Amino acid sequence: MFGIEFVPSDPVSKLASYTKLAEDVGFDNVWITDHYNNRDVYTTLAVLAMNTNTIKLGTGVTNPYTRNIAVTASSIAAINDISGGRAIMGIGPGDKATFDAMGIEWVKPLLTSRESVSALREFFAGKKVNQDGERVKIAGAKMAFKAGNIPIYLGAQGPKMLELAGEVADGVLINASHPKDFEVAIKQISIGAKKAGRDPKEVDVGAYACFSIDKKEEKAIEAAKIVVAFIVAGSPDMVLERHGIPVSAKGDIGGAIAKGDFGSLMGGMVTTDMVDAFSICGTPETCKQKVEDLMQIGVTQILCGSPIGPNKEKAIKLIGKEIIGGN
Ligand code: F42
Repeated sequence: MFGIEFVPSDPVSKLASYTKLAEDVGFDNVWITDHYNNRDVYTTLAVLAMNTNTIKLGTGVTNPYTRNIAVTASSIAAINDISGGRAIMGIGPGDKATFDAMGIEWVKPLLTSRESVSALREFFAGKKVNQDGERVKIAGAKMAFKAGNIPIYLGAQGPKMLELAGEVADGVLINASHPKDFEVAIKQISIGAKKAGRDPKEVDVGAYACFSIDKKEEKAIEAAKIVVAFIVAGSPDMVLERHGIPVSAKGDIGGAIAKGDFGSLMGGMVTTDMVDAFSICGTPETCKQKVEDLMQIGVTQILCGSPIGPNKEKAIKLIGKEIIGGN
């Protein structure tokens, strides 16, 4: 399965045309990110729903902190209604930096995610929900319209979040691009699945990858570098060590980002090793090989995330022709 990510920092009309193109070249899912400072995710998904016919439409990912979970259930159910049953719910603990700016406390993200998924399941089943959780308390709320059976994907990186996904989710969206990270992640998902008496294969494993494709390798790499810089700066030490990247690079790159020193980042600070560890990047042949390597070890959805390529339209067409079409 193939998914594509768009960030609504771009005008919704532009995303609508990219999404239609993605649908036409064979993508199964489109995922729209959710941060308060970009255009609203549900408004964006509603427009995309009206402009497409088959592609599934997901929040990629929303969180349980900025909206009450009953409102989230109603919003995604409305997308499901508008799109004729094409909605998918991606939800994760959220982005601490944006919560700090909004004055929202990031309390118990793991527990909050678990209790939110259980409430969502009840809402989607059309039940009157009574949940006396520690973090999510619902006292008799019920949707007044049919939500339908909306699949729930968890955005997860940490071992416990991955385990939770294995226990309770239909799929998992993992911000990573390299087989080494998925070997570790898939083990955690399996632990959770087994705990819940499920077959781990029931869980769609999504590689939410930094993706950059172009016929010219250097152009693809250049386009990926800034995204890779942000990934390195935000990676746990353990992940950097797993890829043989010096932990000190995190501070150096973080410092350059803070200063807006993009010249240094592009001029050598972001190394080939980093690009290789944290992106699917290069010519169609290289990208195809990397996609196949991931699928080989159990990734079931390749999600092409930012930047997609130096030219998004050309990149979407290339992925359709050379990778989706070639499989
Ligand atoms: N976040 C957004 O806000 N918007 C997006 O559009 C977005 C997209 C996205 C796409 C893919 C993806 O994988 C993540 C994405 N995210 C997005 C980020 C996402 O919302 C989460 O922040 C991210 O996936 C969470 O990372 P994580 O799995 O590392 O989880 C954190 C919370 C963590 O620390 N997990 C630990 C772990 O091992 O998994 C668990 C920590 C723990 O046990 N906490 C306890 C608890 O109950 O929360 C509390 C312990 C205590 O002592 O209180």
